[in-house]
Amino acid sequence: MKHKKLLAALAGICVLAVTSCTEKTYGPLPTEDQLAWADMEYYMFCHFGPNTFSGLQWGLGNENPDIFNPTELDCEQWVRTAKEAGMKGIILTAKHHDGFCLWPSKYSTHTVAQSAWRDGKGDVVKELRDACDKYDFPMGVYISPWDRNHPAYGTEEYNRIFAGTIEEVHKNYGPFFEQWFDGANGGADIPDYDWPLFHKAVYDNSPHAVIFSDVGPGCRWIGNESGYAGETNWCRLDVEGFAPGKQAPSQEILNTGQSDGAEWIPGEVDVPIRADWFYTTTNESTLKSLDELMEIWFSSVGRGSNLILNVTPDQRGLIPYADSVRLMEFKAARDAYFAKPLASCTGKSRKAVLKVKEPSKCIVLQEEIKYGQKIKAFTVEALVGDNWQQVASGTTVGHKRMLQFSSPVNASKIKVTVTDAFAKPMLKSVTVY
Ligand code: FUL
Repeated sequence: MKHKKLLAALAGICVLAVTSCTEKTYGPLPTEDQLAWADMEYYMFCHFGPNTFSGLQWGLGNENPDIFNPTELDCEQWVRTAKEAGMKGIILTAKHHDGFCLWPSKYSTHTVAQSAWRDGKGDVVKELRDACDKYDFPMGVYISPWDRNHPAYGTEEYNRIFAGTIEEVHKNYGPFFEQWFDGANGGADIPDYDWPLFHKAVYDNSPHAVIFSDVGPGCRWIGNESGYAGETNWCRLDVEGFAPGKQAPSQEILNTGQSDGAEWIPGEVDVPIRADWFYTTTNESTLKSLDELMEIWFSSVGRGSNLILNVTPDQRGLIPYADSVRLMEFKAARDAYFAKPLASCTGKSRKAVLKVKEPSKCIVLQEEIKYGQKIKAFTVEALVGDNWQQVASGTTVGHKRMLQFSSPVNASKIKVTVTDAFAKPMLKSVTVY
């Protein structure tokens, strides 16, 4: 035992020594949890609740709980669909703005327990937890602070009720990889939310959760719901004096982050696969096309953000056939596009030169973000015959930067040069397709 402890201590010292003599860090750094979260890249959002049955997108909170009545709920189908779509997790709207809780909460009288669905014994959050456990799939949760049903909403007491609600969900169904806090409140004055109390309720029960909101602290809203991060996208943001909702930084700032921001708060792109967040009987025609989804892929994950793509379980409680077909088409298209790396290298600083033998269409860069985000500008050149020609250029890299060439590049070599950086840059990988 002693021996083991000594070895562990020595290993710790070695790690420290290695860290101190590798790349100099710059600015705020991601936590281990934020690094693991960045690697997830793509996960499912599920908006499900009374709105699924009423056709509303923002339920008023006075809906009869009996309206919630999925006839064939199967959370395993959601999880299998997400997995087969190449997603790395799933986040459920456990409580949306209408206040209806998809689990039998003791903090509310507007829950599945008050509905006739399964005689008040149903619990969607538990079913999804069980399905995620069965398929070993990370689960996250959306719990809306804005509550159009709760009688205490807007009072000081609501802060404690809401913290209790968060605790209840995380304790009984967690731990979760992400907690989603929506900034929306329908334009009304936002009460004085006790964010530190809410965060504590999350971390006490899901210590590795990344908390999403307009201002983090784990990850930030990207400033639009159309599927794109800024071409320049910093993982840094100043949040001092800001809060989710009306007091958030401008949407432009959220879209690009801030080069000199004080905190590490990377962007997350949230976008619905249909025009709406919740299923309606008529919104199937708004299902995004494969081309639109591919474009979203390049402008979200391809710009250093994570992508949370919303699907809408229907009134049966199943992901509709058309949506799941589209998700599979999207997966197949990405697999085909990235099937054949033509050349790649790892661990370069300012320059990487790769030999290629076939025409290329795209380059994917990754920065070693555990030391901070440093790259400010880079160029991509191609050796065509005896001439180097610039075929692409960009600003930030971050977790991942994908650049598609305007036409196939027939070159013998591709060169990436970091032309401007905070401190010594580190390209984790460069891959040409
Ligand atoms: C918005 C909400 O108001 C929408 O209903 C949806 O939940 C979306 C993800 O966030 O702010």
